[in-house]
Amino acid sequence: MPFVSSTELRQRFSLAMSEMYRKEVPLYGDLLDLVRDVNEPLLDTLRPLERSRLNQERHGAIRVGKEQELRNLARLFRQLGMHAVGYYDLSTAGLPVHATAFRATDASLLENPFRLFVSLLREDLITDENTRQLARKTLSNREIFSARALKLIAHAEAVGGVEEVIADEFITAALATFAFDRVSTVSEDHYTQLAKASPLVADIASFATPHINHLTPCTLDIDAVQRGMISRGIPPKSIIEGPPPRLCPILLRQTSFTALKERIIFDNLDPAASLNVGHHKARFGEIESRGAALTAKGRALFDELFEQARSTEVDTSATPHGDNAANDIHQAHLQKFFKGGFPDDWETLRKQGLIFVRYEVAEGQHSTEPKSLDELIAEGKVTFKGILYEDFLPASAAGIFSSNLGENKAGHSKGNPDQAGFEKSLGHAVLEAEDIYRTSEEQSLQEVRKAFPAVTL
Ligand code: OOG
Ligand code: NI
Repeated sequence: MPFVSSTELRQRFSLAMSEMYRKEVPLYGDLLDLVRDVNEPLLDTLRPLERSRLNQERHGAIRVGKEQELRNLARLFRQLGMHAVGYYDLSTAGLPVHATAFRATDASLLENPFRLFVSLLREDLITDENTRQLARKTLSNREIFSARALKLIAHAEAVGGVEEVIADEFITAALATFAFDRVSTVSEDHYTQLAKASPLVADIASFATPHINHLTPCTLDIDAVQRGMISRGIPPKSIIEGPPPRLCPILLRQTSFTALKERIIFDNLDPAASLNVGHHKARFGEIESRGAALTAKGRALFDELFEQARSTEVDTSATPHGDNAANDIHQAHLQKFFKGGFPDDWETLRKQGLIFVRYEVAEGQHSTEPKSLDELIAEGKVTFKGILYEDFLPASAAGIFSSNLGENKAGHSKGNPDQAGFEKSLGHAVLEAEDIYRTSEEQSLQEVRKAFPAVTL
């Protein structure tokens, strides 16, 4: 029986998720319209495959409570060709979670780059013993996948893929785990207690499933989207996270509209009592724009400049940002460090080894003459492009979390990274993003060597 390829399945899954979220959070639909309008006039700058990728590009995020949930998610994502890449320690930002990104790692990224940022609760960072017990107890009873979804995943593992005849059912069954159920599994008192430790703990432990908390389309001009949100009445967070605007974009820039305050219904242990209605803030919409992946050297330079900027920044949180003033001040401040500090032309970025690069042999070119790679590039025989960054930034993620949760940092300790603990929960090691980019650069160099066997690097 024919299988659906993992890429095709990922494509269908991410589209179904986007449709579901658009229904659940209509403001996300408005955001998609805005992003489409901003991208439209810029599309001719892209190659056809890049254009179709851009239209499908989005990431999402969920937060889970226990090991078995993370493992079953990993099993589902494997069927979609997505693997855990990288370790993100959010404890440095006072958040009681650590995370990974599930994403494709091969050439299928060009067809569909859908990724999910998945955070796992760290009970050890909930300082109050009673609250920790409460979180553990509410989580211990839940199973985030339906019996049918688990059966379909196990079946796919047994036969080596998802057959076309069951693909639709597979997607529908899996998607249910990511839907938002307005009926909380805890009482109002317990919700309040969990939220006191951290709104993030309440979000994780008060519901039956780990609802998708945002989806993020990709734009070619995030500064225009930030301004556009204001003019279309979509309330933006105060600043764009990540590097400042540049001629040669690097890493990832992100902004979002702040989380909606949504009505929920609390569980009531006493069946005779009337249900109480409350509010929960978790779901939002985000926008990203991506640039080149940085080598370890490039990343060290980025982190150094970013830290210099951060440590000298004046607090603009009181600046009204309806007119984007806080963001303008923040971007101008970053520019002071990055202009001159971080080269902004592709050739210098490449020559200094700051970015990962994919080389391409120009149409019909080959020769056995001994030439250096730089010469071949100067003669136009080989071209290159920065490899797109496919991952996340811990500082930006922390900023996104905090602006949406109104995180209070009182109820849990700062903690340390615990990658080994995370990998134990996941059941295996996470992949290193840098290795994936390096392999991709090396593969492109193999093609250069085939056409120019005497090339020196
Ligand atoms: C995840 C926040 C991280 C990003 O884009 O950096 C993230 C969350 O709020 O659960 O999605
Ligand atoms: Ni995000």
